[in-house]
Amino acid sequence: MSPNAKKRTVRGRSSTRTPPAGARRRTPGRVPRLLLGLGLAASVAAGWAFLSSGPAGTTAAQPSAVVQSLAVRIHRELPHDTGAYTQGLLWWDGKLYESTGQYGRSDLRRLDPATGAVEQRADISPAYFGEGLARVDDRLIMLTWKAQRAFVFGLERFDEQRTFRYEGEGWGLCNDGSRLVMSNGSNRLTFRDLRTFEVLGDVAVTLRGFPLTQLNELECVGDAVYANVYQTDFLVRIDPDTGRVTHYIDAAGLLTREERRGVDVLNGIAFDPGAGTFYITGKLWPKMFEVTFEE
Ligand SMILES: [Ca+2]
Repeated sequence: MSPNAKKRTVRGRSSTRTPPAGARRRTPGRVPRLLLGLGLAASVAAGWAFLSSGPAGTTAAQPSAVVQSLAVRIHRELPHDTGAYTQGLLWWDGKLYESTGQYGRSDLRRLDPATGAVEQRADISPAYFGEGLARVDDRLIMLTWKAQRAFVFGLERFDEQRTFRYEGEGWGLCNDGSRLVMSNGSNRLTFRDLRTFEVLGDVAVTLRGFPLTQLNELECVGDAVYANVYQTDFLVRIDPDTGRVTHYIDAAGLLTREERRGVDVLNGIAFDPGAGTFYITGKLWPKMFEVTFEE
């Protein structure tokens, strides 16, 4: 079965551009929430080791286990559709592409990064819960959560072209230039063939030696893979060769208390290689942020 994708162009939301927020810089921190959010509460020592950028205190962290913290520097805010349950986000050729989830509300979108306006949209059949998104040449591959199907759409017209089958759940997806990288909610990343979607291998992701589960939306940048960690405000940077988390990014506090009403979790990360900036947002969030991650 394939999704009944209907192409339709929608007029974007307000084209008024949110004034640049300036380069607000946020500093990572807040130990208890971090420990809770990343499921490391079982080991205070491990949590402390995670927070340390070096072998500090009483921890016996090895140099290879050092995890560096990066701060979020906000360069710009733009509107984001509060109806978009963001599951996948990528940048390509001056546009953002977003996949959204929930049964009956999943779709594929092209956005104008200048305004956040939705320029084109294709609805997914109500039978499917949309998940991560990756581009391969002139096609977009969109995962589904539990249906074990990935739908392939033409990049330009969002025309449905084919369906891949896979085992297990689909969460995040990115293209590192030679293969696809896919998450499924566990600590495992699966590598897949760009053309056939066949499994090429996998890697277990660890944070200071502990499995880091709930890896969600992904972004391939150079030799690294960035991942949202589901149910947290944290992103991690992973070395896909070893599975080791090399950096963590605390993205909490992007939205004001008022803006957080009714929204779901942080999810969605895209990289614009021309500008060297990332776009991050969340499920049903009213805003998207163009940011850099800095030491
Ligand atoms: Ca992405």
